[in-house]
Amino acid sequence: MLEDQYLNLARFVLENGHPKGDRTGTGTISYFGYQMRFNLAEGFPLLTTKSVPFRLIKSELLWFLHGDTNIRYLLQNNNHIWDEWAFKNWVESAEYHGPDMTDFGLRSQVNPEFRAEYLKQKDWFCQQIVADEEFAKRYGDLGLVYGSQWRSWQTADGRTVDQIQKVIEQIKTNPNSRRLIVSAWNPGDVDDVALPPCHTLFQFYVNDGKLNCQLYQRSGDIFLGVPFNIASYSLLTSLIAKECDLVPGEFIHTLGDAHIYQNHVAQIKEQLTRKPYPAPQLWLNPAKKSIFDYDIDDIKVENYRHHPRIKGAVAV
Ligand code: UFP
Repeated sequence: MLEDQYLNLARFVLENGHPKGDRTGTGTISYFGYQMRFNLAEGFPLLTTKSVPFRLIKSELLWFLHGDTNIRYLLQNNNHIWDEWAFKNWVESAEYHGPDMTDFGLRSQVNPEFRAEYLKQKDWFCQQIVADEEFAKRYGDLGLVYGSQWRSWQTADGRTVDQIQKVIEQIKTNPNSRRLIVSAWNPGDVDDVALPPCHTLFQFYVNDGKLNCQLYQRSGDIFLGVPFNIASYSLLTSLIAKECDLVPGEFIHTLGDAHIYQNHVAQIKEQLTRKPYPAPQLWLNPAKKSIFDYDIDDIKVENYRHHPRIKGAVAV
């Protein structure tokens, strides 16, 4: 089954990983170097052993593909997955005069009183981003994140490179190329950004009318992040395949630091007791061709049968 790839990863890291400290102070069980292969002909690899909100995955991917780096579009689509990073900009700015939000990620996990205040501040911040375009311009922009790296990579001599446009053109005109790469990792920038890219680099490979994609992800939160990443790159591969008149082949997911946060261990164990359902199918609006033309409603998963959601705190 398609989902066994993920369940085996989780089981493997639980059994073979070692305790490792991390930037967030949460602590992880970690294993270095692991690969999963998802054959997209077997279905769409959205996990069924818990509910994974596909609407967040598609709005985030469209946001990247539009080259957008401001969380306003995400908030307008009720997507809150990047909030913390913009909120950090705000509370560290000179304009912020609210309660002290230092280390809000960790503190909100251990202190319920602080958490209530943090959520209040963050709600206000998100509402402000949607209501006030000027405020959004000042505090909603995350700068050098995927949208900018994919669509307008800045070169040393002041040009920009649209890596996505370029790779699509190459897949169409030079499918045997061994240089079908999109990179998000810029050594010149990584020290200045809030979250250096987790999905570092991906490569396409065309064979037998199929488009295959391999992602190198330097750091993967197995419980919360990786299920999103699998679905997001499988969707990206399917969108690009369609534009290039190919069928989706394999999505190969290579992880560097593959980790389970200590406060997700119980959740992962619960998930591993569940029996997967058959994978759902991806539906893409046949009237759309260019990957830059899709709207939220042009992308759907069908027959998505899943177990209930399992909650877990995000390590910030
Ligand atoms: N993370 C993912 N997938 C993502 C993403 C983040 O798993 O797409 F953006 C997790 C990995 C890690 C944390 O737990 O977020 C990033 O922290 P660091 O930069 O220290 O690796």
